[in-house]
Amino acid sequence: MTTLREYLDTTECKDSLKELIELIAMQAVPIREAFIENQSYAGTENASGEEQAALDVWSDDHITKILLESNLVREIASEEKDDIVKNPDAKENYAVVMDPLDGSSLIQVNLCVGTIIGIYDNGNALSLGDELRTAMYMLYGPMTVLTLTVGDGVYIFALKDGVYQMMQGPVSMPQGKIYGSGGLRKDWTNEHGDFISIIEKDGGKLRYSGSFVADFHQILKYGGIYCYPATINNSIGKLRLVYEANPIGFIAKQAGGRISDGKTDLLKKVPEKPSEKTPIYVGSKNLIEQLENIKIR
Ligand code: AHM
Ligand code: MG
Repeated sequence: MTTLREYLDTTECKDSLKELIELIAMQAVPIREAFIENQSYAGTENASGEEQAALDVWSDDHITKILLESNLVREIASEEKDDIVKNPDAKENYAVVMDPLDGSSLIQVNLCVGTIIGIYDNGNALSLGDELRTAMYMLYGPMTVLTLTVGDGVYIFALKDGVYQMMQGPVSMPQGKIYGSGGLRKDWTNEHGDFISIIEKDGGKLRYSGSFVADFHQILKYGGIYCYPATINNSIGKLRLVYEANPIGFIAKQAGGRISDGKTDLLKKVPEKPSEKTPIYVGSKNLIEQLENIKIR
């Protein structure tokens, strides 16, 4: 079995990047431990005006503190914070973007949630998705799993006795038939509805848990598409470009898949603000190409 450290040593990552990746990946342990104690709501709202679970806030504070203590990171942009946290004295030039706890509304029913991370090495958290140096997520399901790319394929590790062991990689996202879409069907645009009908007629199999990171993980392995579209009342969708779309899209691309807003590649969209929202379609390349031909939006 190859450990995470052994794998990282085969890559061209700088030692400081290896250190940062391992440091973040190991935060899965305290985050999982905090699940039992922090199930209530915090009574506060995040930058997008959504109610924050206590665990959202705890995970955000925890990872931010660990990153600042490491002194490796110049900027931290989090879904749970209005402003980018800056550390101009950092000894390295990394910028971390994160959704500290994606799918957190599912914690109280014990469904799968995760932590989404993107790392830039240019010190700028508002960079293009395509400029990410590393993207990764930790998934808290029956196993604690790390999905990682350092720009040279996607690798999946499982945490066993405190050590991440490689389970699979390089991962190639197949053409598949799993699909899931956010938004109420009555609010879908005609174009989005038409696209979903095409998938359904083609034997599509619905799988949608309400946790982006978990729903994506399934698509990474089996192929298909995850959608959170623009709707007739809401042209910007629900998910965020910087914290969710870009890291997950970068992983999808590294596995041979794609991410789009329905028209174009999201990894080429310059973020205008940290909490920017965007419609998201991510999954197998053939489905994204089919979608862009319908010209959604
Ligand atoms: P979160 O980052 O606050 O958890 O919100 C994003 C979540 C995604 O994980 C998930 O795909 C989506 O919201 C589910 O939304 P809905 O309940 O509208 O389907
Ligand atoms: Mg999220």
